[in-house]
Amino acid sequence: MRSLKLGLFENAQTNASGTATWRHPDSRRHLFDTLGYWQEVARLCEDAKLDFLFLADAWGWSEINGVRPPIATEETLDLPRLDPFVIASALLASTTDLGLVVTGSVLVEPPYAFARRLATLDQLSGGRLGWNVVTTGTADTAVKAFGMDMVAHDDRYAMAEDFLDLVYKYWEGAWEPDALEKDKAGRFADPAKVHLVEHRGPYFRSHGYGNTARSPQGTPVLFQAGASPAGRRVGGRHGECMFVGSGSVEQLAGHTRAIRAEAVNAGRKADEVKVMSAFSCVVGATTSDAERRWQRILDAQRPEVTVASYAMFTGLDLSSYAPDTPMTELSTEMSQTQVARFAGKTVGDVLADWHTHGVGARPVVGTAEEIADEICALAEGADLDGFLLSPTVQPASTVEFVESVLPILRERGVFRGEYADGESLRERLTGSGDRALPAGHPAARHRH
Ligand code: FMN
Repeated sequence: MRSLKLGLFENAQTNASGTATWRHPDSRRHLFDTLGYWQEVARLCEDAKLDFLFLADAWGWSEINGVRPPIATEETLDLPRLDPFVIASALLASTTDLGLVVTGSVLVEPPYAFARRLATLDQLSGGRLGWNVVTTGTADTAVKAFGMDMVAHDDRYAMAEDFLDLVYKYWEGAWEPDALEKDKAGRFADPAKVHLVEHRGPYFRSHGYGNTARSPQGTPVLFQAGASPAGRRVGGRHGECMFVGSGSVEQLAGHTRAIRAEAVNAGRKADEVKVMSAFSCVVGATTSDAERRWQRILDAQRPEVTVASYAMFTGLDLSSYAPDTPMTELSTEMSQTQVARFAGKTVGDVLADWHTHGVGARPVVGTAEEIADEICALAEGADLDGFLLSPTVQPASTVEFVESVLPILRERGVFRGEYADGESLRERLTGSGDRALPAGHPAARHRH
């Protein structure tokens, strides 16, 4: 079995992924707005030698028929948050090896400023940065805050293509890797290696010089999680690590096949794209102990949060449909995956069980051995390269995983023990031995 990549899912707010477990006695996520919380999480990841800490993000909030429901505030479902870029910036100072993956929206960010911000983080972290490219999960409300009109689902992916093309030009083409000479007896930089960028795309325009020189990785490692046909096409062309939501071995195997097929369609190798599944678990001394612990987590939530939570991801008000309405009758311009994944179920089914998993899937509940078995079975059966650990109660779930499941994975030889010295995030994740993107990637054509 191949060696697994492991990252930790985090979100700079009190809850994550459509669940609201913040009341659980072991949850300290209400301290998300303190630097100490983030330093503790980063230390936990780095001591465990995890590949990266992933910071999810959204700009929007939950609305039902144009109104933000009070429960969204009472249970702090969506707001308030902190800025993941600023958290990453604080954490790169207290870590040395941990990869930092930030979520950045192609819908609302101005690409020229965005290119500089990411290059700065990649530069200061010594090549430890990844970017989760998102078209924005909460697009319907985010656009209002930015004074924009809503952009339809597939058009947002067309925007992603244009945005990527523009930022690649700055990251890969504006300053050649050896442009800076920093020679006090000679010159600081070679003008022949600094290039003017011109971009006139369907959505974005730019004419200028790179505000930052080339950073260690040039383009940060590209993460993506689009699961619709348009999302997978963009991921197959550009993504280096693709996240998939969790599910059965068969469901995950189908996602992995589809993603690798899109990479091949785009002229890349099937294994050039690493596929990582979200993975959630509840560990117990025995299976029944784990089940009791999971029940306590579920009891910590108010089930009424479901309608607001589902609306946050899809814009759909499930309470306005008859419970026996098949989910296949619903459609959205927001996350289409959160409708498509419930084909075969009714609105009533989703209302009954959304609070057990939110946008994720039900956690694997069992002993550390059982959880390690499941991880290995999923990885082998679904051709996965790794997992994005999605804690149910933070940081307690991560501590439990690191202390009880990780040693078993190490014993079985499926997760490495140490970081390699001076390795960039790209080298670590792709095993390519090169901190730059490979020559066949669409970004590479902008190099001089
Ligand atoms: N969307 C966001 O807007 N912000 C995020 O931080 C974010 N993180 C994700 C993490 C994982 C593990 C997964 C599976 C998805 C995430 N998404 C996030 C959603 C995806 O970017 C994408 O919008 C979603 O899977 C729906 O895809 P589709 O619009 O192609 O159907």
